[in-house]
Amino acid sequence: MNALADARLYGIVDLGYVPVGTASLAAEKLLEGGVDVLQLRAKGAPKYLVAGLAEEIHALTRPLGVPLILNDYPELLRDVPAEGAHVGQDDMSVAEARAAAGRPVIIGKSTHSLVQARAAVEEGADYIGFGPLFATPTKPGRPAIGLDDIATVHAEVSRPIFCIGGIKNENLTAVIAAGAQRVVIVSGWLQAADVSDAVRASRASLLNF
Ligand code: 3NM
Repeated sequence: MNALADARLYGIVDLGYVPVGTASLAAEKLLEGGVDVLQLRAKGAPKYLVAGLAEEIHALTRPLGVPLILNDYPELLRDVPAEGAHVGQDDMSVAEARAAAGRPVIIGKSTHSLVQARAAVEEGADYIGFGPLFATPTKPGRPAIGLDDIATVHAEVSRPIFCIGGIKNENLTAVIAAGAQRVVIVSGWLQAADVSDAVRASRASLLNF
């Protein structure tokens, strides 16, 4: 859990942006840039594919001590050596995810309001996502929650909070100024001309604020 508490940058290998064949390469670049947590997000993909990619990517994360989190599919943690799973508001509960995993793992939960953030902690989530701060094509149709509740959620929630949704290096300073300590950036990193440099620039913003 220390890895989670110390984490600032959470990267996602999202098959919405990364072709299956280059998923490991994307993971390598995010890790080289210095992400502290890495998620494999393969919405709707068959389990065998997720399991295979997770094995490949875990070979990269494990030597660095970077937790690998599967988006959904906690049951795959019985066979795949990843460190955790992430569930959404419409997915199974944290307890159900833990039971599905069948071993001690990290379970994170997406939250989209202060009420949901408090509830996720009550439910036993090890960390929460909080957003989307800005509207984002990575999660279409979900309204932006803005920056106003970031300070409050940090005052009220005693688990690591990863702000997410439409964050780019261009708006990161405003997000940090609003109180964010940890961020998830998906398209802003994966679509950068140099993925590793984009991650490094984010870390510099977070550390130099
Ligand atoms: N979850 P980008 S927003 C995967 O608010 C995801 O729960 C969100 O991608 C939430 O950095 C989001 O490209 C998309 O906006 C994040």
